[in-house]
Order: sequence, then C-alpha cells, then structure tokens
Amino acid sequence: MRSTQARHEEYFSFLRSVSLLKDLPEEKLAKIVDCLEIDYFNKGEYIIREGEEGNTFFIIAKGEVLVTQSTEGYSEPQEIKILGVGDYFGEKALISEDVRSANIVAMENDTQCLVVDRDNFNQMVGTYEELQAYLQEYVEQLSISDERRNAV
Ligand code: WNU
Repeated sequence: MRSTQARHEEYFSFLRSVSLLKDLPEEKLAKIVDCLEIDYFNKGEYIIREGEEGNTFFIIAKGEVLVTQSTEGYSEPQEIKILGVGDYFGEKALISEDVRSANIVAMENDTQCLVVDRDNFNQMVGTYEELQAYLQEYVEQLSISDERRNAV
C-alpha cells in the first residue's frame, strides 16, 4: 500500500505540471491536493452531461476525453475537441453560474480525473486574480465559439 505521503507528493508534482496551476503558491497547491477526489471512468461513460447542474472542476490525470455539444441542424451532439492528461474542464458552469454547456465522455477505460469541488475551486481561483482573469476570458471565448457553431 502506497503511503498517503507518497500519494500527496505524486499529485502535488502532477498539479505543478498543469500549466493553469504552475504559478500557484505551494501551500495553495498542497491544500488542493488534500481536498482532491479521484474519479474513474470507463470508455463511453459520461463525465459531464450538457444541461445538468454542475459543482465540480476536473483535471485529467490519465486517459482522454471527448467534448461534444448539441448543435442546431444535427440529431447527434457534434464533436468539438479531445482533451488529454493535464487538460481540465468543467470550469464554465462554475464561473458562469450556469448548467453544463457540453458533454464530456471518457474515450478510454480507466480514465482518471482529479475532481475539485466548487468551494475549493473558488478558493483556488478566487484568491488569485491572474488565474481568475485567465479563466474568465477563456469562458467568454467558449461562449462565442458555441454561438458560432450554433450550439443549442
Ligand atoms: C466549448 N464550448 C463549451 C471545452 C476546457 C477548459 C477550458 C475549453 Cl478553460 P462546463 C462542459 C465543459 C465546459 C468546458 C468544456 O466542456 N469545453 C467547452 C468547449 O467549445 N464548453 N461550452 N470546449 S474543453 C475546455 C476551455 O470546460 O465547462 O462546466 O461543462 O460547461
């Protein structure tokens, strides 16, 4: 059995490698590690469904996920992009205080996501202006690209 300490160090150095979090102070990053949950998904499983309420932010630790979205004129949700290890998702519902705006589907068995709840997300982002501004801007860009492709 791997020690709690080893696990802590593993996730700490992983989070440090996530570009979004690279400038966070050590104690903040350590606190996020303490509050993390790890969720496991099999191929084809929905991690997020559009239209649902969401209170969590995800960072991919293993595997790949597909982002899809319902689009005017198509009966099936359309593929938008693929995210991999170190990428993150789920920030939009938290920042825009809205329902989930796209589907996220696991593309591989044993896809692993680190899950941060709303309170810890707000602590992580809220006290760090640059991070907040960066995500805010990103989320606005997402809304614009949603409109361009006629997301419903
Ligand atoms: C897109 N439109 C929408 C992605 C991940 C992180 C960042 C892009 Cl900073 P949510 C569904 C999630 C959403 C986003 C993610 O899907 N997403 C997109 C789009 O073109 N959402 N509406 N591309 S990948 C991505 C930027 O994280 O957050 O909580 O749930 O609405």
